Amino acid sequence: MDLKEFKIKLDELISSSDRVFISPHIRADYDALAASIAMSLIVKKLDKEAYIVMGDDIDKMEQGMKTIYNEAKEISSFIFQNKVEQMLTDNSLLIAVDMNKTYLTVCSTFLDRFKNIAIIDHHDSDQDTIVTDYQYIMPKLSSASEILTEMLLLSNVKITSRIADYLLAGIFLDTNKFTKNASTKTMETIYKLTKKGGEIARVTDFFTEDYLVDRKIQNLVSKTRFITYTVAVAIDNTDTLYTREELAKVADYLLKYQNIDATFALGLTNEDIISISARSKGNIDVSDVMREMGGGGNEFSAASQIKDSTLEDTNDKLTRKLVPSCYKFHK
Ligand SMILES: [Mn+2]
Repeated sequence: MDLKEFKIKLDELISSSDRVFISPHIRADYDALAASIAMSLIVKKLDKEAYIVMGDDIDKMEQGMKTIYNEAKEISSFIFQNKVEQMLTDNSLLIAVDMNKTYLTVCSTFLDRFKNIAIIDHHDSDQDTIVTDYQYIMPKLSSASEILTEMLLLSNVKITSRIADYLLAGIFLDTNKFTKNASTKTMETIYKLTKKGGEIARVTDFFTEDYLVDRKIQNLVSKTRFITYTVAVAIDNTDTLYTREELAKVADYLLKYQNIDATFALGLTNEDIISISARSKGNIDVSDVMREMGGGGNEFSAASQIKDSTLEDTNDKLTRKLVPSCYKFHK
């Protein structure tokens, strides 16, 4: 079956279903994620809501994947696998993307509860392949992202530069940087995606984000001051923006030192918001300290966000709370 014919059948199936779920394979990679996001846009174009089903391993995803996931939450609906069963209707459709085996879907334990299942994939099929009449399995194609690019074009879905980046990342991964299984057709797809504003330089950034984030974290770690023998405060006085997660990683990292009881990482998370991430081994209740700074948490892990202040003032305030007597001495 050619893609156009498959697309017509799939469109009908989507339109006649009341809920559409999209399943990338377990431990989704760039190709599975990009193809799932693209598929959700096609479903949306048909005025149906699509839910991309994720496993519970988001935290373990590499940084570039997390970036795509976090950005895509603005345009696609993601749900976790444990929510699917309660959302299922008698007429639900599952679209399996970048895989075709029963055991590779996060929905494997309740596959029989979907009224229909469709498969879009580029891996070989075998005896474990999900049985369905609706399948587009093309082992000769480089990636699910290559297939989905063509489907987006057939559907007249607007491909933004960012969507093009995601799909290029999928192809980049599955072709080992465009060097393996990249046919003339693959190259044509890459060309079309770059015409839509996708940029290979940004794609390679996804794959090096882990390194870049590590470097940022180590840079903040290097700015640590020990305000007492047991309390470490890492603060970046520049206008570098951090995510709360990055600050948490710094606080976590510093806690590994034996003499340290509590750690605090301060930085801007927004132009006008200072965030503090605090960690403790239990001797110092960091939730107390963070509550006084307008935040909260528990004794081991707490945080706060401060508006209308400067990093310097926030640091002073924090230091005063942590060591009132020493502070007087230093002043
Ligand atoms: Mn793939």
